[in-house]
Amino acid sequence: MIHERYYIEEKKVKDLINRKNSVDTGFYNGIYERYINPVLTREMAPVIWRYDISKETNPFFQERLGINATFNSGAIKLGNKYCLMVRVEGADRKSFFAVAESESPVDGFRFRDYPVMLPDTCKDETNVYDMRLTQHEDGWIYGVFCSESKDKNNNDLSAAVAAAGIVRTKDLETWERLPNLVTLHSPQQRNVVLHPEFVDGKYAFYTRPMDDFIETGSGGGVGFGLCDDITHAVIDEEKMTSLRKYHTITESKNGAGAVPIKTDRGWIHIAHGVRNTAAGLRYVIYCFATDLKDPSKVIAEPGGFLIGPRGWERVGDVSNVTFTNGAIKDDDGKIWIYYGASDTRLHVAGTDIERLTDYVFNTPSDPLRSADCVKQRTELICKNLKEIKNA
Ligand code: M1P
Repeated sequence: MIHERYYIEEKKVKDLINRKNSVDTGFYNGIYERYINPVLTREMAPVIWRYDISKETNPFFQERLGINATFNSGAIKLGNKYCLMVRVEGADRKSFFAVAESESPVDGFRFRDYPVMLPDTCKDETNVYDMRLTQHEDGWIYGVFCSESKDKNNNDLSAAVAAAGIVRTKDLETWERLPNLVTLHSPQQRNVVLHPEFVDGKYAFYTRPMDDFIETGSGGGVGFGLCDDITHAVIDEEKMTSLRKYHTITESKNGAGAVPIKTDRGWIHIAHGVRNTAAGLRYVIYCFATDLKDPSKVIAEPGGFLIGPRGWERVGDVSNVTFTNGAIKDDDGKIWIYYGASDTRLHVAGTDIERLTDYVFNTPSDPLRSADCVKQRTELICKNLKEIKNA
């Protein structure tokens, strides 16, 4: 017999899913719109994932398997459905993947009944998260994610090793697991993204070389490497693309985010940058563009961040974090950027290809020194004052 409380909890979830989202009219920058509600929160996780709904076996209707967070999501549009590959974190700290889908890009996301059951081929793997979904020109949808294991060569209980796991599917239901990516010159990898097209007839990955699980160390930024065979993906040379730079939003680390978006002028990348502060690390989302023929070559990089944590986005399990690993470009040119806030919930920002291209190619780059930043701003003010005078 179903516990009567089930119906109350089920209605709460349904009401959240059916809640309409709207643009936050208090925010304006001409580049994108923010939406008021998150598209997913832990409260939207299905009741049947969390409770044993039987009155006989759960008379107090206690939550048996809690959900702590629903955040950083890969994203893809299949038919008329916006599909999110959500990082769901249980109360036990382990993350797993689950698909939530909607016919709207900004609300109505409902989780499928079952989480994704990846083939369990890596027995040492403890945690998986942050899958990027690439619709590749070879016909497969690839999922590249962080596969984390305990570092057996280090006595520190927290020492871990991050690698890039690879799976592929045609329908987000049935998954084939391929061997993890091997990068011959980088001990660890996180934030790896598969480029959607072949480059020189090879599979191309954006990488993030790291010396350590947390610190990128000598890893200078977002890398780029080619491999012949994705079923045994090995990258020898990693060229650098967007670099970490002193006293910028990427000083501590950066990483590729959404699968790059192809435009007439170049590939637009929506990535993340991290800097350290007295209050801890601050994660923001930034953009850069690479050459259409040579996607490792940066051709534009606006200064500063595109999306930084604001208001309640700043608060969560890992506060002061905005992070993206998924964006969808619609046929009409609209772009939906899904971003995790403070490792707790998932938000969306909306823009379009024209505005994003204008932002990426016409926003001045970071001059790297205060004196030059003042010059840059003074030129803008001077130009504007002339406009006002001549109006
Ligand atoms: O906790 C903030 C983010 O930390 C990691 O990103 P990075 O590898 O750049 O430090 C990721 O684990 C990400 O999931 C998380 O949001």
